[in-house]
Amino acid sequence: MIKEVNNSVSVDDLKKFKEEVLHKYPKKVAKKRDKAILLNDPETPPQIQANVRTVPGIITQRGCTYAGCKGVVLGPTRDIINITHGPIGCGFYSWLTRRNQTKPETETDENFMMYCFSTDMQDSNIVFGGEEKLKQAIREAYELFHPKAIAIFSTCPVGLIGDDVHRVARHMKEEIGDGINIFGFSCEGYRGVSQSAGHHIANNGLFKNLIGRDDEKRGDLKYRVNLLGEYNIGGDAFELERVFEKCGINLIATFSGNSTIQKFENAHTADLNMVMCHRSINYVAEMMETAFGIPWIKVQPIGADSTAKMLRKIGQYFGDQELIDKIEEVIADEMVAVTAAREKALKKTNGKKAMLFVGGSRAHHYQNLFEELGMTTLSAGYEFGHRDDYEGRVVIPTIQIDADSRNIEEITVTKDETRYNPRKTEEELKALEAEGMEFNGYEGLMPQMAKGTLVIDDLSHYEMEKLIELYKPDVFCAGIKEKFCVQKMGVPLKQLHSYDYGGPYAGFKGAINFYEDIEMIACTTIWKELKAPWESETYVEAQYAY
Ligand code: CFM
Repeated sequence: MIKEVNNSVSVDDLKKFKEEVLHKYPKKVAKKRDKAILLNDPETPPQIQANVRTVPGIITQRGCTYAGCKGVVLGPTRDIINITHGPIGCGFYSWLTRRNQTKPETETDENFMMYCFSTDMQDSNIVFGGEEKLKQAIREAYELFHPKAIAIFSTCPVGLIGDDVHRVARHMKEEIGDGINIFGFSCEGYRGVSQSAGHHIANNGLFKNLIGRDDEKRGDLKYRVNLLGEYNIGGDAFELERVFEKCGINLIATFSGNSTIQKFENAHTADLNMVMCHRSINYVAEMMETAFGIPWIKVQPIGADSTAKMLRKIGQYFGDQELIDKIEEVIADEMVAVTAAREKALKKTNGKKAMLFVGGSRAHHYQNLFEELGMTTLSAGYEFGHRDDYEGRVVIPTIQIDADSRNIEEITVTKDETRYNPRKTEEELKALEAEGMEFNGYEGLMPQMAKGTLVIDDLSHYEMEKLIELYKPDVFCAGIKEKFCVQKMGVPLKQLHSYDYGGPYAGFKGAINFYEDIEMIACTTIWKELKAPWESETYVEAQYAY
């Protein structure tokens, strides 16, 4: 069934928005932005321009390659010492600003997440090279903490002056010995058009340096799965771990929320990979399928209904009646509280309008929760998604490789000679597909959104203000960079990167939290009362307070 935009905004209005905004830009810029602002058609998603360089001067919300590698993918693992090789500022901005949480099993277990390790490069290191300083930093970190692994992350100057972090890693691994694992990432901030390049570089590094080093079958439950692309923001992983455990499913590794080195090393012993944020980690799923024969499916445990769907997919995959029954029992049990909370919130949220502009997958996934609240998503887009995140994985072969994507190392993965073990035969996979199970694929955001809604890639600040001015959504979802500008316009902003100190929002309990939070912020009249001083007074006077 095709959804229609069911409230005051007509398709013509949205068209008008595009004309008005583009009209303000210089010709060349307008031509470029034109390809990134589209009226949606869920049946035949139009081709969007994505993952290309931002026009200089447009205020973008994107981050850098280093942020994607160090901050996003490796950041949530608690027992690796992550050293930023670069000036101190880069280290600071990747230091726990993302709210990824972790819970060591005992009080004495290693947890380095609250530390910020940096080589603090100075002028002299930029001129004469920083490799010696990096070696010294590794020695110091080892003497202080004796970690099992140290990772080195390159910032922009490292690439410019040519420090070889991989050579230093090899050298220090030998010097320290003691079974330590040391590896580097060439994830200089400028290497790609956004943090998305950093995800890819991190995935390659995980595969080369960690996955598959520990063959022991851990855990005593027979249904063994990994969850890829879950980063434990606001405790999401804790809620999902609770749900899996309740169903009797053994979560071998999460990449990388609440994770440890051992979980990565052991991940290849699982029998199913589930990909949550495909943007940041679909590469690992593919590599593990090629090397070890583990099939992967896309899941979206954001929203209670889609969490139930994920669990049913696991049941279907393993095909064991005992597991299927247990899963149904858990869903029935969890849905009691979910339905009560939803019904309560729905009375107020039904018919309200949302806009979502977040990262590379949440602008899509969180639409589930808004649907559960009876709300329409009028406009949405990613900061750094690729075309497949919008149009679906089927378009990948048609995406043109440009100079920016060539800048990222492609690693060749082949079948692991001794450990390749297809978890399902060709026939079994075909039978599951015939039952409606999809392997190696995902739909993009466009097929889920209503016809005529606006899809915008790498939304600029100017476009954001225009959207709000014209359509006054009841809630705008984005991050800290947008938050206060939007709220000053009288519209509440829900941060979907950090959850505004709230969460979890994943799984069943997460859905309940989300319903409550959205009901609270989107259904109050306080925002409409807000006036900036210059809106009510002709002359504003103020005094400095010392
Ligand atoms: Fe994946 Fe993420 Fe996202 Fe992302 Fe991110 Fe994030 Fe995000 Mo902020 S990995 S693409 S680089 S779901 S940090 S946990 S919230 S932009 S939508």
